[in-house]
Amino acid sequence: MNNIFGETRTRTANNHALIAPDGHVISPLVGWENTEGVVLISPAMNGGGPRFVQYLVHGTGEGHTTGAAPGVQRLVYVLSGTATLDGETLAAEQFAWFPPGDEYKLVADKEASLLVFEKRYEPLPKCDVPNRIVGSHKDAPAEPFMGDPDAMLATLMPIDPAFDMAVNVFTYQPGAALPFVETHIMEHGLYMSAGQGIYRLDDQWYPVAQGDSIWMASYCPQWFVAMGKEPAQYIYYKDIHRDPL
Ligand code: UGY
Ligand code: MN
Repeated sequence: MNNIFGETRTRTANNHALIAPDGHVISPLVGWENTEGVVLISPAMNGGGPRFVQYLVHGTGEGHTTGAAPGVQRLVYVLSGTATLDGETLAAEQFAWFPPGDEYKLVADKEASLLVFEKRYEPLPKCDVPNRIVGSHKDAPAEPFMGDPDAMLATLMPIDPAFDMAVNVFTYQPGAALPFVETHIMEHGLYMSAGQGIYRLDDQWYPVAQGDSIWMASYCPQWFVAMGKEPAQYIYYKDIHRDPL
């Protein structure tokens, strides 16, 4: 569709960004063979703000990867379609977390949409690097967030200091909200996987919907309320368990 007035909801600010799907530009993906996708968040943004990468992989059945760059951990979440990991199928809502240095063949099957988070792993003295994890959103432990059963938080990764990143799935019933405006050291990368709502980022309020991505820098004030008639859901990354110094 021709956008004759040059409008978009996309915004990039010093401590946050909203990337709406209307602005996606597909490019080849580094670290993948014959694969295209969209790098949604990276250190190339806002003068090196983000300390991680978030991207989408568009599956063709040909495209695959054999591992991330040296020292980099990777989480791949199947948004739709399937992926094939060393011959085993990963269906929608399944994920795999790969420690740095892990080697495998992961194919983005035809018409699949994969969400990927990558971060340089920061080892801890006297702590082994964890092994690969394959899991599913459906099997992940989920709890009402701060007691609200209309805001369910599922944690995909074990809560353990050996892991320096977390990836969670938040599902809100219409009208449910974060109970307060959070301001914290952890950085977030977020992908709206369903529904719609309003995200407060710093001192701006943005309408958001399925397909949007958000970067929240450390200490970016943040709040969300779900709107519409369907539940809203987002998958998000955060850095954890490391000394801020
Ligand atoms: O884990 C979190 O900090 C989460 N409550 N933040 C968010 O949803 N923006
Ligand atoms: Mn938060």
